[in-house]
Amino acid sequence: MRTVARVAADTTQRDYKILDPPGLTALLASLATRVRLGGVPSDWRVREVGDGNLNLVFLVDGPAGSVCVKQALPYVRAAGPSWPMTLERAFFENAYYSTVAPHVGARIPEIFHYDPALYCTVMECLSGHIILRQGLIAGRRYPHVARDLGEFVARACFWTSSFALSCEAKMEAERLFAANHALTRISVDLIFGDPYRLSERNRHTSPQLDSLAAEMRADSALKVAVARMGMKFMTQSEALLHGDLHSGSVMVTPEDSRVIDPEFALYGPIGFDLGAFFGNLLLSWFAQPGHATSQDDRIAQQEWLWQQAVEFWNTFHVTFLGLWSASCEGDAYPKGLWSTAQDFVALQAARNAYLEGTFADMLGFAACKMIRRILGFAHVQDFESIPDPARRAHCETGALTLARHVLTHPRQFPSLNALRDALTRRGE
Ligand code: SR1
Ligand code: MG
Repeated sequence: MRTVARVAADTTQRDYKILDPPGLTALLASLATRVRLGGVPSDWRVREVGDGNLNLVFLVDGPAGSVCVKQALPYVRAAGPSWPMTLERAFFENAYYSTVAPHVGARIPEIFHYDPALYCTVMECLSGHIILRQGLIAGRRYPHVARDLGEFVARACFWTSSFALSCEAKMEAERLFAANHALTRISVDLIFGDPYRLSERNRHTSPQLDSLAAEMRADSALKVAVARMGMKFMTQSEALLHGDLHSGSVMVTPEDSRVIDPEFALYGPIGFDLGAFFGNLLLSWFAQPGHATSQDDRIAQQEWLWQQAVEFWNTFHVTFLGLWSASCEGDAYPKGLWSTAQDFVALQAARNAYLEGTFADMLGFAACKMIRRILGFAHVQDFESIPDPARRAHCETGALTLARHVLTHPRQFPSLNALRDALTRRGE
């Protein structure tokens, strides 16, 4: 595992300033990266294109090529300066990229430069790609994305877990990412807390969802189930996670998939990253009728989305098991313990049981993620772009009802087939 320089705590914020086009041009002109743009700075075109919840994102085009520059703001962009936020998320994003880069190949953008004073990263411009969520809303299909993401999560998680690392190396990595307090606090509050209590940050489609939201705030079994998932999130330190792996954190073309925005990186349960992606495929599934037209009822798109959820999990399962069988150099299930045929039968059973637990975690976290995107602070365009509130609320109700049932009756969902049956019933 590559060592990431521990610079976050050493960096003063004295030299930080929010970048504007002239400031960014001056920065790029001082970097070796400028050769990627070509020409002279006056030839460069700078556009701020960020539409996420937190940061500035610039695209810079020159005569020879383009770069993307992402800068952390000292507050939550979606809320404004009234919600201050530490800048260190840019450091953790870079630490995640450099930690997983040796294991995930071209699934992440190439990083050209990180500026620890300005908390900004200069990286490959994925100009032919679009955000997966936008493609799914438009009814497009991406034949590789489920497989690419299943492999990505398996490889990023396996190689940063105790299956691959010594206990010392894993503890060092945990220590580094354990300092990502501010963004972990956001997840703790916005995923596992706010949707189940009255909070000024919450919103939902009103009045259509008023009574369901109130019912869910009063559902003791649901709150206990969510609290159990929150406890797992905070304590089950299995692997380095992306931490926010929704369909807005994936950029695609029909041939390629890239994972971006790992600023929420932390050590946690593998099911959290799996559940983020899986849950966002389900959100897209529930939103499809809201985008139906007289030309396209979106039923085929829903079927395709379900197939992607299946392929995502199956690819993760096969890849993770393959890595575990081929290489177990870490301190978990240490390779020296297994020698007899009986040992190997027991070990295989243990591997299967471990992945059954991961599957259950994936469904539980997926359900938490679905609920927070409908009742909490940060919503998703899949639903937000349905203009008719009654139609939107109908789609959202299906998603909330399924997620609530998955959380409160986890034993009813031992397999994807069981989930498929429930999904079909809730989508009607
Ligand atoms: C205050 S940030 C809100 C949300 O945006 C990010 O995408 C994360 O999901 C976070 O919870
Ligand atoms: Mg993000």
